[in-house]
Parts: sequence; structure tokens; C-alpha cells
Amino acid sequence: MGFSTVAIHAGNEPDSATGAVSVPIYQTSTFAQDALGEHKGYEYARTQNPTRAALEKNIAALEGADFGFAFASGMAATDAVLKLVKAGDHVLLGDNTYGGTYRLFDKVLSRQGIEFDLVDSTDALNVEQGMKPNTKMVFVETPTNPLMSVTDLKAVSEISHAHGAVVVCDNTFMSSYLQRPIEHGVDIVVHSTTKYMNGHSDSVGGFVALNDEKNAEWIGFVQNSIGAILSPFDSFLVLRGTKTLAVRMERHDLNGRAVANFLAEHPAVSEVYYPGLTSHPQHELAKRQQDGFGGMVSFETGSLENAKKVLENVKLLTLAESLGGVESLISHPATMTHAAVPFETRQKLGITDGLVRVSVGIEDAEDLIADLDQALSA
Ligand code: P1T
Repeated sequence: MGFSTVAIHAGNEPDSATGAVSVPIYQTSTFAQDALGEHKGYEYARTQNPTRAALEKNIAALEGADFGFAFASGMAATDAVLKLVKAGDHVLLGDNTYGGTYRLFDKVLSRQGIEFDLVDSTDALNVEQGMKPNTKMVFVETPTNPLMSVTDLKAVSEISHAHGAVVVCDNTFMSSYLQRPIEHGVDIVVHSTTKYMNGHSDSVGGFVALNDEKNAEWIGFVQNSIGAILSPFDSFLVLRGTKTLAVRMERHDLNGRAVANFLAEHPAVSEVYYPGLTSHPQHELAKRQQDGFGGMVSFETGSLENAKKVLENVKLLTLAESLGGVESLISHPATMTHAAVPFETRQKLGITDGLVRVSVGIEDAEDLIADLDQALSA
């Protein structure tokens, strides 16, 4: 079955009690039991909830995974995956991830004895060279936030598996529509569903999808033990969101390409980071690995002053953190999403004070381009 058919039908069977076509929001904390030890598969809503179960089935199907778990945020999903490693284990972390992911490793996981090194995974050889005897996991984002660097998932998976390490890919920037990491050998997919999967900037959530039964059992155990579950209402919203994922992503992709092409020609912009541009260093890989290039575009304005000018002069685009919603957002990675990344690392990667990031929405591309044009010329 095609992607949209799966998106609309997986997990979305009519409600067994009422026939409701749309999965109801089971807003309950507990479930009546017929007798001691006899119940309908639901006991307590942290452990199982029908609305969440429907979403878990839905996104797992979209990612081509046997198992899926919905969490209260993208960070909660990432943290749950990191419960697969223990004190003394080593993780190779992509050197450009969402700032919050770096912060989790740097400030929280390292206190618990989990070792990590940053790796430029755009060259798979760096992953090979970064391996240590205690490396148990390789965690990458592709394309990365905010520099849109692309990692060869097949190559990194082969290297990691040869060393016995599990490979995790944060698929937030592409969504399940534009990229399915498991098809390329990745073991575990993480999403911030806050972004494209929900798509309407009205829910915070996260997701973990995987095939390995033993690891899935542990992630489910962790989900219930720690309790960072997605609420029934948020599960409903994301389930509603994925029904239109394909059509939304087609438009994000079209608009992303149009905005990137416009910026690439603009005299006030010295560099555009977008895998769809032929000038992007991993353009060929992105073409092969992804089903499109998406709606995230970053660009260099040269200075904090220039960046501020653009951020403060846009009228249609909204200055805000986050991404992946129908409305276009604009942000300043160095002081917003990536403030937790040390200054030297930011400089080395190219997250400069002049860097601006746009989450290109699904408005009319001409209006977005006109707004950026007037802000750049202000
Ligand atoms: O915000 P939350 O749902 O917890 O997701 C965290 C997260 C994980 N992975 C990626 C690639 C992300 O971009 C994010 C969150 N990012 C933003 C809020 C942002 O504006 O970039």
C-alpha cells in the first residue's frame, strides 16, 4: 500500500465500541476490570491508552517498523532511547544535532556515566575512526539542525553494526514521508512529533520506532516506568496530523526549494544551507536517500546585526523557535535553538551569529519570498 493509504488507515480502524470513524480521545486515567486480572487490554492509562496505541501503530507503520512508542516530547523520546545504554558505555553523537540533544548528553547523560564523543558523520570514515571498544550506540540527525548536513545512513549503519553498535536516527527534519531511516539500515528512529508529523504547531510530542523485539520491549518498559507518555489529546492531534503528512510535505518541499533558490541568488546572502541545491556538498546523497528536500532552509547573513535586521523586519514569517508547522517560522540558531552548544563548537560547525533558519510553511511561496526579500533589503 502507498504511503498516504497507510497514513490514513494504519491504527485508524473504526472504534470497536461505537463505530466512530475518527479514533476517540480516550480521556481516562484508568479502565474498569471485569474481575481480578480480567480486562480488555487496558488497565491504567500510563501503561496503555487506546488513542496513544492507535498513534503508535500509525507512525510505526509509516516508518516501516514493527514497534512504536509515543512520548511527551522529542527529548523524552531521545532520553528513552538512551536508556538502552548504561554507565561506562560510549555513544558517538553527530556533531551537529538540535541543541537540546547535545545538552541532554553534555549536562544529563554524562553525569550518569555515559561517555560520548562528537563526530562529523557526513564522512562515514569518521564514524569508523571514532569507534571505541565500549561504543554501544551511534546517534545522528540527518539532515542536521540547523546546517542541513546529510549523513549516509547505509554507510554509517554498516560501520556501526560491524562494531556491534546500535544506530539511531533523529528523523524530525524529513518526517516519515521524505525519509525512512530503517530502509537504509538504521535500527531506531526518533521523532519530535512537535514538528512535521503533527504539523500544526499545537502539540509537543516525540516518537520512537524500531524493529528489534528485545530493544522494543525495553523501550516500552522504560516508557511505562518513567512515564513520559504522550497524552490522549496530543495522540489524537498527531494522528490527525499524519493523515495529511504526504500532502503537507509535498508543499513544504516545493516551497523549501523555491525559498532556497531565491536566497541563493540574493546579494545579501553569502551562503544557503539546503540539500536540494546542487551546490550542497551532499546533494547527490540527499537525492538518493531522501524522497525530497523538505522545508528547512538556513542562510548566512554575515553578522548578528544583519541577522537581527532580517528577523525583525519579516512581517509574514514569525520569529519563533520550532519548525514543521503549516505557518513559516524564522529563528536565530546561535541564541535560540543552539544556545546550549559551546561557542567554539558553534563557530567550528558554522552556527555563526549571522546564521538565520527558516521553517518554510505551506503558504504561497511568492508571499514568503516577497516577505524575505523586503526584510533582506530593509
Ligand atoms: O521539542 P521536542 O519535541 O522535545 O523535540 C526536540 C527536538 C529533537 N530533535 C530535533 C531535530 C529537533 O529539532 C527538536 C526540537 N527543535 C526545536 C525546538 C527547534 O526549533 O529546532
